[in-house]
Amino acid sequence: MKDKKIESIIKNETKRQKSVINLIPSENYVSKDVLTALGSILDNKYAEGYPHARYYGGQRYIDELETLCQDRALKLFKLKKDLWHVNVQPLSGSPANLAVYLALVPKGGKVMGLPLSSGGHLTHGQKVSITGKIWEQIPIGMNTKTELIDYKKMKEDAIREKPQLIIVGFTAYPRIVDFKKCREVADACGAYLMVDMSHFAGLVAGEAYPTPFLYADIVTTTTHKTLRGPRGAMIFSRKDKKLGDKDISTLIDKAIFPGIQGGPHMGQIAGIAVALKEDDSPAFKKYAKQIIKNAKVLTDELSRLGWRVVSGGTDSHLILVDTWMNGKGIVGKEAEVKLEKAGIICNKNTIPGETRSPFDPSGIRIGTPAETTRGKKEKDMILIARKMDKALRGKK
Ligand code: DSN
Repeated sequence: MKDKKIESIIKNETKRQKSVINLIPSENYVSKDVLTALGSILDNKYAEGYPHARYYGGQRYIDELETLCQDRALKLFKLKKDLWHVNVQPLSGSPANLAVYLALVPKGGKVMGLPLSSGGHLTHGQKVSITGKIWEQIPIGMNTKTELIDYKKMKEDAIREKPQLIIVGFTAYPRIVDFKKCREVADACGAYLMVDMSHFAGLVAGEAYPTPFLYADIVTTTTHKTLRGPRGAMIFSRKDKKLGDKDISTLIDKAIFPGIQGGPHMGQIAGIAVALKEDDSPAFKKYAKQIIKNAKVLTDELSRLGWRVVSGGTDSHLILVDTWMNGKGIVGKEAEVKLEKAGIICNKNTIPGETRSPFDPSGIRIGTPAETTRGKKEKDMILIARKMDKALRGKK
């Protein structure tokens, strides 16, 4: 590289990434092929529009690429082409979710979602996000004892508040979401059911977590977490669902382009296509199952060492640890710093029923996708838990 400054930053970050234990559940390590596609000459091309309906010439190979990416996405999740449409252009998860709301919920309408403090994402209607400014969030209730979604309360609240759309999914909820129950809630109040599977899409692809496609009208996902692709997102929508006399798929496509985005990033779409093919393999299924095995062992060992795990465990790739334990332990911020000093990267996080501030919360969020990509198994998780315990307690 001629630009030595940037080259050196990349080298340093490469060294950092290699030298730490990465427990951030939303990060992963992509293959060389994904990076090759991402950093290719495809980035030179403008392609506003969709395959065979573009605003610029020279789209022969670009159309082939985008169509192939769509086909691979549908195949990976075993979706029939006549029933499901997929848009692979969202630049990331937040614009993907925003586009769905813009397409389906009138300004000032109601969206039911999991609050941040219960593990929801900013774009599930939090006040600080544009999604909470344009639309009103009706919070999905949690049972404070079990620290699980309270589906009975969710249904009562939905029937009373009548949200137009219900979004389920999480950034910090370690358990299985009961999509069937969520469908019942959506039917009871006449809402669309949208699942944001960003965190667990790779687990769904690997048949290690229930599929939301049996029940959802719309499914969004980022492509860079458990799916192990480049940064990006996809929106799946059912072709038979309507808003008035319009197909929701068409409305969502229009909300992405020209609604909120311009030209798609074609290198990114090529990288997604490469990852989707990699994910469609027995090796990836094994990987997805190992992620969960590792998370369970990590949870068990941390609990054994005296740390309180939110909801008592995990069914997924992520774990919430209540490091504060009502004053008996240390706050999440301090835990994050102490762990980083020991070479373990995670993030501080709120816990359900949080009594502290989101800037200085009670816990940390950890997860196993990145370390599982690096080949770590159950025995390594025990060692990681012990290393964490020592660092958190300030032992050498
Ligand atoms: N930042 C992502 C996460 O860590 O869950 C969500 O956008």
